[in-house]
Amino acid sequence: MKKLLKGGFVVTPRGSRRADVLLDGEKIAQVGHISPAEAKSAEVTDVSGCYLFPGFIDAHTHFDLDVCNTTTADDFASGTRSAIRGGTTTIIDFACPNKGETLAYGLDLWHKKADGKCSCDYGFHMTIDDWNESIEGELDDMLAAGITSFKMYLTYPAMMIGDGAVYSALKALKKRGGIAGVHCENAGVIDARIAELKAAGRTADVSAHPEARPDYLEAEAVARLLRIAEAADAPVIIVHLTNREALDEVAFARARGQRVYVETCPQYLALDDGVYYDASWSMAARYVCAPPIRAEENQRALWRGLRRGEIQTISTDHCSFTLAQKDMGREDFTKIPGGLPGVETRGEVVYTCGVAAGRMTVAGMCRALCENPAKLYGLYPRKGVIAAGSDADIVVYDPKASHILSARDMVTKAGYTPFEGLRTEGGIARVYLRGSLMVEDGKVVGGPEGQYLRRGLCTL
Ligand code: DUC
Ligand code: ZN
Repeated sequence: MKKLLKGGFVVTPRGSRRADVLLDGEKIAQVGHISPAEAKSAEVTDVSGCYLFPGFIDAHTHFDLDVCNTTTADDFASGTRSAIRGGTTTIIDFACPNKGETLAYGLDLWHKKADGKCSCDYGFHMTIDDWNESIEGELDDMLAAGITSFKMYLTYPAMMIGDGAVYSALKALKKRGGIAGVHCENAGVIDARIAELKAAGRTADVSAHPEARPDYLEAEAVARLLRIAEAADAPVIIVHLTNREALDEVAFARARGQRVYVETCPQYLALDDGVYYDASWSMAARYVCAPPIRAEENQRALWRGLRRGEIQTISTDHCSFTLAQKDMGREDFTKIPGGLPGVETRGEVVYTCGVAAGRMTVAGMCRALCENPAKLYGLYPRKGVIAAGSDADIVVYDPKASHILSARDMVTKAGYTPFEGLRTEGGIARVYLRGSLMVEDGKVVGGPEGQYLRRGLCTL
C-alpha cells in the first residue's frame, strides 16, 4: 500500500516548503499536491507542522573495528540501529585491512561484518594503509565494487603512510575518478610531545591528550596534505576538521584553485576542550578522540564555515567504546581508546545547536547531512533528496518536541553519550528507510533491512 505523509514541510538545500509526499514501495512517487484519488488509496500519516528531511547520511562511522587493543562497542547491528534511531538512513563505514593484507580481503571482511545485520543502508570507504603496485592494481576492482572513496592517515603508526605514498595514491585515484579522505595530524611531533608529557609526570592525566595534539599540528598536516594534493593535481577530502587554523589552510588551497572538501563533526561544533579538565578521570576520558575537541572559539569558525559553504558535510566519526574500555587508559592516557559515539544524536544536536540556535538554517542542515554527502560519495539523487524517483528515506522532524538526551534511552552500546543532559529543540518523530517505517516515538520498530550501496563517483 502507498503511504502519504500529509501536512509537512519538505526541506531542500534552498529552504522548506509545504508539500505532501507520496511513497510507493521503496521509492518516493510524488511530492507536492497529491490528488484526492491518489490519497484515497494510500495510508495517510499526518505530519502537520513537522519538517521532512531526506534521510540523513553519515559518511564517517567505525563499527566493529579492532583498534587500540580492543573492539568498538558498536558492531554493525547496534551501530546501525543507533544510526536509524537518530535519523540516519545511510552510513558509510571504513573498511580497514591491516598493513600487508589486500584491499579485497578488507572488503570481504567488512561485508562479513555488515551483511544481513544493518538497520540502515550502508556503503564502505576503503582504507589505504600501505602503498605498492599490487594495491594500486586493486583500485579498479574496488571502484567496480562501488567503493569510490578511500581513506588515508597522516598519523597512527598502524595505518599511516608516508608523504610519497599519499602523493602516488592521490594520483592513482584521480586517474580513476576516485577520491580520498585524509586524517590530518602531525604524527612525529605528537609522538615527541607525548614523550615530553610523560617525562613531566602527566602519564595518568587525560588533559595531556589534547595538549599532545594541538590544533596547529592538525593545521600543519592539512597544509602539507593540500600541497601534496596540489602536486598530484587531485581533489581531496579533509575528514573531521576541528579548528579555524586548519580551515584557513583550506581557504589558501582553494584560492590556488584546488578542489577541497571538508567534513566536521558535532563534537567539534557543540563541545569545547573544557571536557578534558573535569575533576573526574572517567568524565574526562570519555571525550578522548583524535583530533581532540578544541577551544570554544573554534566552534564559531566551524559554524561560519558551514554557513559560507566552506565546510560541506557533518558526519560523526562514530567510534564507540564503553566506559570500562576507556578505563584501559587509567594509568596511561595514550592507552585510552580514542573515539566517541555520535551516530544516534547527530540530527538532534545539529538542529538544536545549529538551527534552533540561529547558527544554521534547515536548508543548511539539509546540505550538510543529506545533499552534500550524497553528491560527494556518489549516492545522489538516489539518496540525499526528497524527489520523485529517489529512495523513500525520510526523517520526520518535529520542531515543537523536546527531550533530554540521555544514554539510558539510547541504542548504542557505548553506555554513555557525550551530549548527556542536552535539552533538544525538536526531535525525530519518525524515520522511513526505503518506504519502511523504522522509527516511531523514539523506538526502532523495523528490522535489519539495510542494503549494501554500490556507490558512483563524486558529483559535488
Ligand atoms: N579518531 C578517533 O578518535 N577514533 C577513530 C579514528 C579517528 O580518527
Ligand atoms: Zn574516523
